Amino acid sequence: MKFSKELINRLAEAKSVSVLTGAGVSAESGVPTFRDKGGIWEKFRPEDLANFDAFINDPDFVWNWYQHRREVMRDVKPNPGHLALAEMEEMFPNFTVITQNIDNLHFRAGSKNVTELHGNIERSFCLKCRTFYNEIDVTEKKVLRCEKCGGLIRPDVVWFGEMLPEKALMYAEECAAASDVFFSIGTSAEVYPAALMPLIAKRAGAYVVEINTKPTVMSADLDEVIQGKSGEVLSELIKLIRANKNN
Ligand code: BJW
Ligand code: ZN
Repeated sequence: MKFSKELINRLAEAKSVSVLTGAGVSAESGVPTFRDKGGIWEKFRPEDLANFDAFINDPDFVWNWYQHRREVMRDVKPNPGHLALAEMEEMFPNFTVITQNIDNLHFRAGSKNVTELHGNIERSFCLKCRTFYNEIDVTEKKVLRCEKCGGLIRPDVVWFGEMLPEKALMYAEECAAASDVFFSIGTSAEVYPAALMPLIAKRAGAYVVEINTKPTVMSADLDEVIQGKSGEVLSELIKLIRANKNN
């Protein structure tokens, strides 16, 4: 696999590296992506499921979709891409994973500095009194009701039209702007404001690299595009970083 000299030199000098990850990073673990063939959105339109009105109109239906995904996500393991990113955290003074994924796989791979822009499927909360629930029985087909107030319990994820968690978004923006090298990995870069992160990094002078199996709407605006599966590309990249650090 070929990495440019520019990327190798930039990484050798880099103090701050950030990555934006999307569903493609978990694809090799067996978590379906959203917008690829065979992805979740092929069967259901996103606006039919990942929004507040859909949940209020048919809570059991939307709840069941999340129950199915909870089951998938619970049983999968981090792949070499997640593991390489966890190792990279040890190799740069500042290293941040900014993720759109809700599957917890970065934490399970050992990454510590992870900021979750779209929430986490392992958390749920009561719409009425905001009590959090972390242990959900994945076999429960009817939407759960709060033990304290009877309110509807929803997953702690960000739906279309909802604000992203303010602190996570601010931190992500700061990290993007402070990056020497920024990677956009396994994301179609179609959903905002997450898709702004590579652009913020670029505007602030970072070297911005995309790793994806296909070109995206953003490819042309970035410094380097590496086509391939993130697990494979990142495994090669970490070998190179290791070798350079040992020299
Ligand atoms: C591989 C691979 C391998 C495969 N290796 N690669 C018009 C313009 C701009 C913005 C808007 C607009 N109209 C509305 C908006 C705002 C809207 C938005 O962005 N819409 C766009 C679709 C146009 N955004 C929002 O509403 C956000 N909130 C917001 O803006 O608040 C302010 C506001 C409030 C009120 C009104 C207006 C503004 C919230 C967005 C929340 C997104 N939520 C979801 C669901 C999360 C919970 C859940 O999982 O159920 O987040 S949607 C879904 O998309 C999920 C993902 O995190 C997100 C991004 O998807 P991702 O990760 O990029 O996946 P894919 O499938 O798209 O791409 C996978 C990629 O991997 C592909 O490129 C493959 O090629 C690649 N790949 N295998 C490497 N092995
Ligand atoms: Zn409650």
